[in-house]
Amino acid sequence: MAASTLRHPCYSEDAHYYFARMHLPVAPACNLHCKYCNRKFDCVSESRPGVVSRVLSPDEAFLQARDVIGTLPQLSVIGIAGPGDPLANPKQTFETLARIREAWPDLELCLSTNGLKLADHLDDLERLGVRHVTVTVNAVDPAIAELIYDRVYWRGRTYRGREAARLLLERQAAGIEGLRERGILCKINSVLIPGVNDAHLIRVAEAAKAWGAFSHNIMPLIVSPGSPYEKEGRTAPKGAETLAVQAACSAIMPVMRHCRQCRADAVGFLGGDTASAAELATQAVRSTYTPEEREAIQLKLEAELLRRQQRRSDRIGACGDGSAGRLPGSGSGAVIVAVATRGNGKINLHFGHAKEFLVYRVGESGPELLGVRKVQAYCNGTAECEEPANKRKVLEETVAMLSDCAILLTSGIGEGPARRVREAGITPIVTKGEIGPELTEAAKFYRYLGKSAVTAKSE
Ligand code: CLF
Ligand code: SF4
Repeated sequence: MAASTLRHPCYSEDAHYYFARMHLPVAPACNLHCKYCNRKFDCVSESRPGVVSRVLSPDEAFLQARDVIGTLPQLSVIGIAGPGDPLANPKQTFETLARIREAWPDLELCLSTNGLKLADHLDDLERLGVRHVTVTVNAVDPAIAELIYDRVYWRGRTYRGREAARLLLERQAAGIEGLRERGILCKINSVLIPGVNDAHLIRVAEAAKAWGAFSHNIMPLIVSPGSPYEKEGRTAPKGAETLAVQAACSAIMPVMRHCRQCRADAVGFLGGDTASAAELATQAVRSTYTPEEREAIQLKLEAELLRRQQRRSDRIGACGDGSAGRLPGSGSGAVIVAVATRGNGKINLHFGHAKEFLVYRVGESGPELLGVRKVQAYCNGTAECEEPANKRKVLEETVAMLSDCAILLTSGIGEGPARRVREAGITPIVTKGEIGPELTEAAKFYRYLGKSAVTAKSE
């Protein structure tokens, strides 16, 4: 793996266990209108809906970055991902990136864009040493793209329909080609929209491969409240639908499985955004890490990450089934397992508090992350949460999200939810161990019980 991906939590699944990222929300404007988006919310092409706490000026962003960098020695990447499109706000974006680059030359810079203005800013990105750019490409055929984009604003004019779609796709292709010419790694994000581009994303994967993109991140649609798609009644795909499209596309090129669809002001580990930037900034009075200490810590983390990769390749070599490259679902005797975790590689989250579950396929060669399923927490301690009808609804939605799983690993689960989960054919196991070994044990246990003992969901 090239050095520039080893510490990038989005470009390397392993890295996301060790390294953190920080988004600086300096880019409020956008030059598109995606039909799943409501501009009061974060850019849904990269982030989940949720108003950013506050859009920052480049000065404020710099100060916030300084505080977080001093407090969080695992921070390796600073990215700009909205809340609009970074390149629709070039002044703020490039001023911020330039200041960060000057003050912390060792940090990776990252950017996520809809691609409309990418080709205009390739030189700026190269000059600032931005080595990772994500482009959201939801379609490569204008006939599909026009179902996704309502309007495109380009050089003082508003484009609509097929004309807008053609313009956007041409500009995206030119920008992505330009990244390749400059050796800047490009990740393609695609929003999976049932009934619109689900069957088409395989064409996007082929285009991404032809462009030489690093990976393809297929994210389930999140419909923003008040967006055109909400009015059309469109809904998010089910977990199994997302998995099927990801599996089909992974035959073409590597598919990212650990995306958290994070906010434009997210700070910390993917899936472990427990501290907002503002909270971290208030801890900065206790900041103790010098640049040298930070580098020493990151070198140790890198060494641990490489050992983890070595252990995995030894395991695959030893069992020789080569299943790491196979499509999920194609193995024999593999079991799909959902895990409730708040990070640190441990099963350390109660079922009722989980806002997401990691879903693994556990086959002969060990666990393989298939994806992240976002849910509403069954119990969040609020008055609505105590409302029985509301709790039932949330529980049913969660069970539906995990319906393809055979086992649920959690640090705790109430009697009622455990019964409902079992009725759905999912065996809940309460444990507080490390995810890797517990997954392997759980899969062994499941196979030992045999498919007749629990509802059979292994492949
Ligand atoms: Fe941020 Fe995006 Fe860079 Fe990562 S996020 S700009 S590439 S540093 Fe990562 Fe978040 Fe998924 Fe994006 S988990 S939404 S892929
Ligand atoms: Fe919204 Fe992002 Fe689309 Fe812009 S690119 S309209 S911010 S989802």
